[in-house]
Amino acid sequence: MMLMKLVGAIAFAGAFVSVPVAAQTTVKIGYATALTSHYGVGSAAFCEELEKRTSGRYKCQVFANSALGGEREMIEAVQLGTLDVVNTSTGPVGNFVPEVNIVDIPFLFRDYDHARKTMDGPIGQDLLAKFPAKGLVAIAWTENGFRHITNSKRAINKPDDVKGLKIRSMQNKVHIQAFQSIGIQPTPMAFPELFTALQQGTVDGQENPIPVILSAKFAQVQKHLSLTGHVYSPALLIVSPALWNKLSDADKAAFREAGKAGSAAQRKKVNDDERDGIAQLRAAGMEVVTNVDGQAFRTAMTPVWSEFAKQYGAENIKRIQDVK
Ligand code: EAX
Repeated sequence: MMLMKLVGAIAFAGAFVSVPVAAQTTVKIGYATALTSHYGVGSAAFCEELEKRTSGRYKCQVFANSALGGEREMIEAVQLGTLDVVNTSTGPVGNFVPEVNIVDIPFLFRDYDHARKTMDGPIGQDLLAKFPAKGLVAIAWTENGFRHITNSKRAINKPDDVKGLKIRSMQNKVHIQAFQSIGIQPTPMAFPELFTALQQGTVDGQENPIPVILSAKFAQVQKHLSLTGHVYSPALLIVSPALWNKLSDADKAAFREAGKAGSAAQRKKVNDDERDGIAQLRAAGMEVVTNVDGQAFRTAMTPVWSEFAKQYGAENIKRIQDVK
């Protein structure tokens, strides 16, 4: 009887023993948009999977809504080791890993299937391998989405309609070059400054995927949305070497698997927002142009494409285009 009580007591005690705090490592993760956004959903799935695969030894502390600064600042913090993980678009990444710029070329990807196959395939994996040399450990491609132009001035149907518009761009030299080539005045700016800049008219417009336009509530400060789909915006999970180099091989594998879970959840949220977002933005008062003359925008960007072929290699671009 005494033994049964002892066994019972140990079992009871066991049920409430979580991982001693001492053995638990807090993983600080940051991203630019809201908790409920695609980045929020992807990061939460990453954190949940990581905690599960490490039996609670790694637990996330989340910094959403650019709480730790814009994506460029967060990448610098990951390099320094003051931030453990960032879920970021490739927007500013080319400033750290120039080879990545190639995936930011407008009209390079046909659709989501083409883009996702490329990022998850040998080309995307080769690019991830370029990061350690720059003091960054990229573990998975998540997703931002195909970008569309919004503005407060006029409906955009064809390239002539963008001429002279002041459009905020990411801090990305490929985008800046491409926008200039069709007569846009690009204003590079960190994301946390964008809503106020639109509100105050510092810029006329901006370009982002539907999930960002929704989660950042740009309908409050922008009248016109044109579904240009002019560029696919990849994103990725980057870990600081300061944390990564302390991990066991098993824990590195857990981080990578958690990265895959985050990627899948983020892409699903992008699909959902793409499906439901236009109606929501219309309901929020935006005028949406769905039949933009995409071919005219492609043609208008032909000259800058030959520049990109020189800069990033026509064979590298063809290799991406050939992904089926
Ligand atoms: O990654 O800066 C941007 O426009 C990005 O799309 C945003 O930070 C989400």
